[in-house]
Amino acid sequence: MSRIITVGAAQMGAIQRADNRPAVVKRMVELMREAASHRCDLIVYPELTLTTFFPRWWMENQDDVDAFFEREMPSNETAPLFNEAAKLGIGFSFGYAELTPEGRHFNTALLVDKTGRQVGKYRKIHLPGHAEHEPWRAFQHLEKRYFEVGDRSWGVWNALGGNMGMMICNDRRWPESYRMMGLQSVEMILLGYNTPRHNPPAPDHDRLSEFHNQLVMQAGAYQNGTWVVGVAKCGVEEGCEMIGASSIVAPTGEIIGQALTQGDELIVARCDLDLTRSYKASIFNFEMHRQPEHYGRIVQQRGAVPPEGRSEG
Ligand code: CDV
Repeated sequence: MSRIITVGAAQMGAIQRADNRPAVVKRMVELMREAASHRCDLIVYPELTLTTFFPRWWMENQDDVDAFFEREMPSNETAPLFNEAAKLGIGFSFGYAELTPEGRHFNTALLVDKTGRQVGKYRKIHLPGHAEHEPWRAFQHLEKRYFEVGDRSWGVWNALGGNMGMMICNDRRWPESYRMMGLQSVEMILLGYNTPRHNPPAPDHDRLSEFHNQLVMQAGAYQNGTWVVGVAKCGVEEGCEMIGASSIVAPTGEIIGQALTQGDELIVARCDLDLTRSYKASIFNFEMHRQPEHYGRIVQQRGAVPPEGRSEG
């Protein structure tokens, strides 16, 4: 048996502060048309696709912050994306900064099916960085200041012929993100990221940026028997270099497609959702082999010494 979803990972190159939303949406539509020409069922865009990665700046005026947020979806500016998708009959997922009618701020990802129905929404839970101005850094990472922690855990939606889930950027480094969806039989995880190569609190990690990116996505895919579609916003954005290496990872843990550039680039793969079955039914048959009742409570300080160090970003 096979259940094929043809997926396009739409890596996006740098988006500068001066690039307005219509210009970004135009780039997204171009990638969408290319995906449709490859008969993609689904196209996946990065985290915070519509603007530059604004948490790199300390902003005191809330109006300046809110200018990066979307109050409605679709809006006049994003409608061309939704219209084109409906015309082409393609599903899509992308990240954006969400400002709710109640005034709450989230780092959000949306899943829209081929009929244009908004089937799923996820709000980022693992917000990296810091909440106060830290001038010693080459650039800020103020996600903890500008966003609230997501309030609705990780959902899995039956859409596009399979069980689809979403996570956002830093979530991919945490096994819990994958496992929460693995426990809901996820078959494909859609994941956008903005990852600066330089990690100010731990510059010794910089040379390993791509390796760590691949390591976590490959492990998460394998350990949960799921496809992972990881999509970067990359290139040099406002002087900050961000990694690319957008990847489509099979439930085997293997990368079957990877971007080669640091710019707008579509990678396409025919993903058989039934490839998840042998992993979910054998080595990672959770029902049969997981032993949560034996994992025990976490006992603080069973003699272990906590690591020292300042906050990570
Ligand atoms: N946007 C992110 O969540 N970026 C983080 C960086 C700051 C470490 C990441 O995990 O890629």
